[in-house]
Amino acid sequence: MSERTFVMVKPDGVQRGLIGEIISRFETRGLKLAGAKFMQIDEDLAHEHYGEHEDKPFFDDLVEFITAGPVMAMVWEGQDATRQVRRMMGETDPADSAPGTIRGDFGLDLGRNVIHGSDHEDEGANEREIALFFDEDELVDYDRIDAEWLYE
Ligand code: D4T
Repeated sequence: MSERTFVMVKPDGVQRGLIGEIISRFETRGLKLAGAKFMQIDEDLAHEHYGEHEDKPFFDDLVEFITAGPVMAMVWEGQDATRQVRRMMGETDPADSAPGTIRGDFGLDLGRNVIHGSDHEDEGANEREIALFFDEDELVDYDRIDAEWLYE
């Protein structure tokens, strides 16, 4: 089933010049870009986005990191998009991520894991995160011309 998912190149990925490479991977996989916003996350948004981790020992470092520089926030659309993006990202810790995944190819450290994608095991996380970062009128509805060759 086609669905939308929230994806973000984190400040380390932006600073390391990985935006284009990461977008390219999702594009060539066949996912459709529905929205994109190059932006700086403020403290309030960081607290909302990472609210589930508020009590964790790494929370303050996480907020400091995610607000330390610009991010590339995006919405990608396609069949099973949330789960497929997570598979392409690899594990939370780049050290455990297989080569060929984004974190496995571009990261080494848990606190600098390059990319965020909505959790496919957390029902509704994708739409909740999209709503946190985008207004509905910032998302574009269109067809990709290759769709009929991508899906049976
Ligand atoms: P995000 O949410 O950033 O895409 O990562 P994941 O969904 O893969 O993993 P997560 O929510 O469990 O962790 C959020 C974020 O916190 C950092 N982190 C995590 C950390 O610095 N130390 C830790 O011990 C853990 C578990 C990495 C990702």
